[in-house]
Amino acid sequence: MPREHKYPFLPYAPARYPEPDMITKGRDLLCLMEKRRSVRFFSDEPVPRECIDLAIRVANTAPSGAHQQPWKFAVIGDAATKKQIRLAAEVEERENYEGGRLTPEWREALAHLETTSDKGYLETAPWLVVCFAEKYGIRPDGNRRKHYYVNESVGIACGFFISALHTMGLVTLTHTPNPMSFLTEICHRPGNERPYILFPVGYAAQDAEVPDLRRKSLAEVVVESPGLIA
Ligand code: IYR
Repeated sequence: MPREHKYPFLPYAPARYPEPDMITKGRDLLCLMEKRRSVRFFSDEPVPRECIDLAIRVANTAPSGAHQQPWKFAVIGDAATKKQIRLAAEVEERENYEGGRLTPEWREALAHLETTSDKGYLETAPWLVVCFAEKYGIRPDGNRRKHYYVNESVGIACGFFISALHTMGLVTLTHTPNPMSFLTEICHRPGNERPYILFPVGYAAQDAEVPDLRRKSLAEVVVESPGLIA
């Protein structure tokens, strides 16, 4: 029985694979994603702009509330703007680290990452990409259009973006200098957009290091339904 629609719909037949191939594909992706790390040591080697555009195009395929795609990606590659962003981020981070804005509990949670208020990577990385979340849209007549599930939507898009970069052999850091309203001014973004994540993007430095972290096991993150009852 064909369904009746008020709006246009299309048939959709996503690829299906034999079970062994499903497992192989899942394992291959897991193997790739297990090697992803957040990086704070970047090479200044140039990265083709096309890689950035491809990662943003991947992000733009993310599901979003009511398909409103409430995101914007500001791409910064010039030294002067990167410096401006670094200096502004460091002003805020000095307040956090040296000015006592980080609570003792927060400080303790971060200790093993050895982060400081020095954000040199914001100048070293060839690209900075700032994801902005559109709190609401603007209708052609200038009125506001409510957006739904903005945080969920933009978070998923950023996850896609990070995965795309990793797939291309690039690294990034999910950087959220706090507060980051300075990015609105520096990137000349309108008031309906809120800075969401600042991503330095590039190749890892040859001598890059990352904290020796372990990820939770499957058993630690999965709850089976009988477990909910017990
Ligand atoms: N925004 C600060 C502090 C910081 C917060 C978290 I949560 C981290 O995972 C890492 C750092 C900074 O970027 O230094």
